[in-house]
Amino acid sequence: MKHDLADVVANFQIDGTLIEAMPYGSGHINDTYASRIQTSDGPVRFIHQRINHLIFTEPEKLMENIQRVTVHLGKKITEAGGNPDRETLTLIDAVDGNCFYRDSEGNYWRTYKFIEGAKTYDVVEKEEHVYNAAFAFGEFQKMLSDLPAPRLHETIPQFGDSPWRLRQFQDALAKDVANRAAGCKAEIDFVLARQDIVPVLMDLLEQKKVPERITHYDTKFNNVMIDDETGKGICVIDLDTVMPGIVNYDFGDSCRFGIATATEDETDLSKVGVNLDRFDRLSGGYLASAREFLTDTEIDHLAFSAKLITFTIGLRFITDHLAGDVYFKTHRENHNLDRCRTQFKMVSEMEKMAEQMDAIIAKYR
Ligand code: ADP
Ligand code: GN1
Ligand code: MG
Repeated sequence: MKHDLADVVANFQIDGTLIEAMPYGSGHINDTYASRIQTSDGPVRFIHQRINHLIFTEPEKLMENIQRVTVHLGKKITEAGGNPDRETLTLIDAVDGNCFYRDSEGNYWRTYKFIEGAKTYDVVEKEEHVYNAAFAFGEFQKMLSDLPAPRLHETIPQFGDSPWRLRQFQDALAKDVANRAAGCKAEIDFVLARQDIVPVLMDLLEQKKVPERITHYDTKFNNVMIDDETGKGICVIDLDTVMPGIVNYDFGDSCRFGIATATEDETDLSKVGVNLDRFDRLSGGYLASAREFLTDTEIDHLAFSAKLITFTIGLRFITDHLAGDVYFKTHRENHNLDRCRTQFKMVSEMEKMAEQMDAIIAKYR
């Protein structure tokens, strides 16, 4: 284990002794650990996360967002008769009263109550989970629609700005610091041939044709806890990127992951594609919840956003490959290039299925 979890645990308001702590989850950015603490009521688990402050350069603002969002969700869930300990993340305060702890190396840590009796899945195991997770993302957006002012902080500026992502790509390509451009010509050409789709969502926002709304910005299937008993999506997690944005991004990103026929880094591209039945379930689940607050223009662009966001994440992977793997954690050579290839393969499939995808959205609007 890279970090001193005993020190972390000791600096949060946790009454008990550490039994064990272990790395947890499969994220690309932060470090997550689960601990088991002996308390007077028996063993209790917690989640501890080190915030990657090279990427989230203002961790205190980020934590302010998470605190405001989780407190607001907690209130709404309680009012509706739900259980806030399971249906939203709950921060544990640090010993000094802050909602984070800064260790002697300058790392920022936060601690959450562990949500028991539920799991996240890196691959879809049961088809009904796709509907349930999408429904949960819709509810999440809905519950946050009346978060009192001020506007949330942008934890990573221009995060969902596809044109900016394209400029980052062009810059990395021009510099080619790792001498990799020659090895990914097909992917570069793929990007250059699709530049026209890149500004569509940002233009809608800038021209005020769609509203700015609180956006999760990381709606992977494994960011919803699925209840072990009911199979429902009980809690949306991974809140670092919750900020003002375009909610179409969230629908698109959940499709990118949820309707894929293979994992994000599958190297056998013949396995990679789009599962339309899952797109149907995902759209049904999302719209069952979000239909009541989305505008016609937002709904008109849902199927398109699945393609654009998958393209944008592919663009981010190839940009990081060209830049020498400086952003996403990689575990093997060409890992980011492999990830980019799966995304672009999915984009190609979605291009062929555009009409069918629009027809599915039309069924649920
Ligand atoms: P990352 O950004 O690394 O994906 P997450 O916040 O999604 O980090 O956490 C990683 C994993 O840890 C999740 O997929 C989930 O399985 C688990 N996890 C996170 N928070 C909790 C929690 N409060 N209770 C139980 N498990 C959690
Ligand atoms: C990162 O941390 P993780 O794995 O949940 C990334 C997302 C990407 C995703 C691709 C802060 O999310 O934007 O969509 O990888 N998070 C950040 O799998 O950049
Ligand atoms: Mg996650």
